[in-house]
Amino acid sequence: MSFIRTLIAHGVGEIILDRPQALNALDQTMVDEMLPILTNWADDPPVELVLVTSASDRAFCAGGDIRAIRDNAMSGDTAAITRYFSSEYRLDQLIANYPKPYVALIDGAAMGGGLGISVHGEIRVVTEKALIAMPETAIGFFPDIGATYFLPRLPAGIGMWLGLTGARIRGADAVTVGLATHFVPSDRLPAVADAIRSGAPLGDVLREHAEVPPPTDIPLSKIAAYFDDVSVPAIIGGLQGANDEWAQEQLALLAGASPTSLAVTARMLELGGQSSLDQCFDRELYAAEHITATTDFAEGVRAVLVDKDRNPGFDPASLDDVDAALVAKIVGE
Ligand code: QUE
Repeated sequence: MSFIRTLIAHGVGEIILDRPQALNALDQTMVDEMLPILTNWADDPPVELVLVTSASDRAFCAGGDIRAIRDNAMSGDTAAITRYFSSEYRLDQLIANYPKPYVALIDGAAMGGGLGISVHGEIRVVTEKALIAMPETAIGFFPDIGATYFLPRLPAGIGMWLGLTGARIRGADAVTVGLATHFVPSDRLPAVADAIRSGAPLGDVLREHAEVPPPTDIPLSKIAAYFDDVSVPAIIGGLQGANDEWAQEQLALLAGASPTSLAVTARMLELGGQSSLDQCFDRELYAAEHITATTDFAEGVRAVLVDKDRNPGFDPASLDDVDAALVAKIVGE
């Protein structure tokens, strides 16, 4: 049973993500299939363009196979964890350096690992149904898949805001902040897909169908005011000092996150802002191996994905009690 389907026609190599019961979450077998397919297509003249689509009408890709990683962490199978993240990040790096146009059509959830197989590509088309997020701090993990490279390069504070709070943004807002490149209304996305599949020039297809995204309702100036910082205590202090409903909502999101994950995320984004993409992936692999060994990771995945009680007992429960030595160890300092 494979969760990846492929087609080649009219110069287009298409990968269809088809694991709808798990919102196309990327498991080891999907990564293991996508890597050689994309590697071969890079040098295969009949493929002039790669198109990645989803067979699910709810999700492009909800993330990685976090449940399996938790099982491996709890049984001590660190080799399986290293294998998973190193192959997933290799796939993301291949996409980042892809020698041909790589086009992702995002008409539903694209989170975590789902952004890894889309954001690094040249063209990311989103609709009003796209829901974009890096929600890892809620599960005791951190924004990986190259996010420590691309988040710090978004407009002021946006990357730290997305990475710390796990805020979900809509397709139009993803274009506004630069995570997506083109906005197409959902009811026209099938026409876009069919035009690309028929070999029509990509530029013509996008010119015909892409629209200026509807105006954003994310508060860019507040995000710049509160989140353009690398210190979680300073960010929280600023939000607490604001007499503002939006600031209270952000504090509630941060209160649901693992305090250790918040500290790790802030430091990883700070370091990533000064690092190459390759350096970011190397650092992320090291951090992924270490953070998955923490009790917060097992507990966060339990609360969000296994028992779904959404009531994790993170330890420590307060940012004040985060172990700086543990953060440094996870980050590799
Ligand atoms: C953080 C994550 C993930 C998440 C939730 C988080 C993630 C992931 C999934 C997910 C969602 C639905 C599924 C599934 C997985 O949720 O990576 O199999 O059906 O894959 O807060 O990083």
